Amino acid sequence: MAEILTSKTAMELEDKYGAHNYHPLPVVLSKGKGAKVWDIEGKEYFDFLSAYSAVNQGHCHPKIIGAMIDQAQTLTLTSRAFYSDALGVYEKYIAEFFGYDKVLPMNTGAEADETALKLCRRWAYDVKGIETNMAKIVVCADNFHGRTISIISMSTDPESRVGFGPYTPGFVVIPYNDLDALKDALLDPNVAGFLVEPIQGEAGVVVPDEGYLKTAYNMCHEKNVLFIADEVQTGIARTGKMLACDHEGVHPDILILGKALSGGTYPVSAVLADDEIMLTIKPGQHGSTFGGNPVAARIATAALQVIVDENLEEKAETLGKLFRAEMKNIKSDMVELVRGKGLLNAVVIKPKNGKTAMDVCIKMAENGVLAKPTHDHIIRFAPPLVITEKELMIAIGIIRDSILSFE
Ligand code: IF1
Repeated sequence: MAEILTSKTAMELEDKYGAHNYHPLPVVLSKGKGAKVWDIEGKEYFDFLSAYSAVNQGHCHPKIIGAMIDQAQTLTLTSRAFYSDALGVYEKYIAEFFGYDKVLPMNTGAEADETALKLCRRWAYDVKGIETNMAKIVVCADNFHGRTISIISMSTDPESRVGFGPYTPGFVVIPYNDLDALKDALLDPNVAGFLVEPIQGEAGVVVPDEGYLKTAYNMCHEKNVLFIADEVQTGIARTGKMLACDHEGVHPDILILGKALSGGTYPVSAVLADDEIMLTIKPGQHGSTFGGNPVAARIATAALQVIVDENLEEKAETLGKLFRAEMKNIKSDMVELVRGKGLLNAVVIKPKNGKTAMDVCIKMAENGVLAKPTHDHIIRFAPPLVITEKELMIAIGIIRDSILSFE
């Protein structure tokens, strides 16, 4: 008889047999539907992390799961040694959906960021004419683009970076939301690209000044430098527009997508660019076993269609405004600052009587809302975009009561 798993035994198994590369909240989830998840004992929670904005369409969305099951029962993986009847159809769909000549399909966000770095370098040598191995890519302090060696070589976060050297060269770090610093960096003729998150998620939902993205984009184009947007976390309607760049009418030269591109059902990422950039990578120079597999192709198509069919951009915009207004109304000096765009928001918590953001998160979990602090004092709130207004108001009440419980 298989042992009945409890939250306690499930956590013990992970602790004993799993790498300790995470420190999760003591919650063991076993079911998800829409904006809700349930733990092993059946306790219900509103999910206000959405797997870091991968579950925008809600947990186990029937249309996405349906596409997944249908393809999984037909053909799961061909490798790119052959064509498939799913990939080209998907490539046309997503390229036209976002307005680019082509897409390079990958699996994780980090792989997509790595792909963007490689495309930028190849474009630097083959098109811009920078001397081989001299290309530089400008990035922002407090960035988060993934966990691979080259990506953490760009990182300024000791947690991500320290102890994993030696580091990949060719990156120039400037402060985020600082156009003067970007102007100076662009004086170097070897700069080929500027890689930026339209909103810095992991840094604590740091929203740049209005116009920052557009001005940065224009500055890059004046210097024949590629503007590369990492929309892995901010994309797919999370900030109230299909892309966070859409708030400023910026069309990135290279667009990086992941997470909610699959609705959180499967690792699917993508890099989109026009031919001048995309065709600098020739057959055999890049790829991955699962990149562009038929299941991913069908899932991503369904996941994007759900965003359109259910008008999730506008929902995120409207409900996000409501959420921020309600958070600002909480009568507690623990609420130091509320910021965000659409349904990507954060509350900066001022410790009170020794209680911190983590204590608030633990109290919220007890009361039925799941969220996790980032950088100690910031709580990110990112529910699935399918949350109803009624559900949102219930969750806001729980968040409010949890914070006020420390008064
Ligand atoms: C973890 C953070 C968020 C991302 C952006 C690329 C990637 C991510 C803007 C890489 C991934 C995830 C990674 C996950 C937790 C989460 C995270 F806390 F790590 F930093 F969201 F803020 N670009 N972010 O946010 O995509 O390879 O993971 O598919 O590593 O713990 P990935």
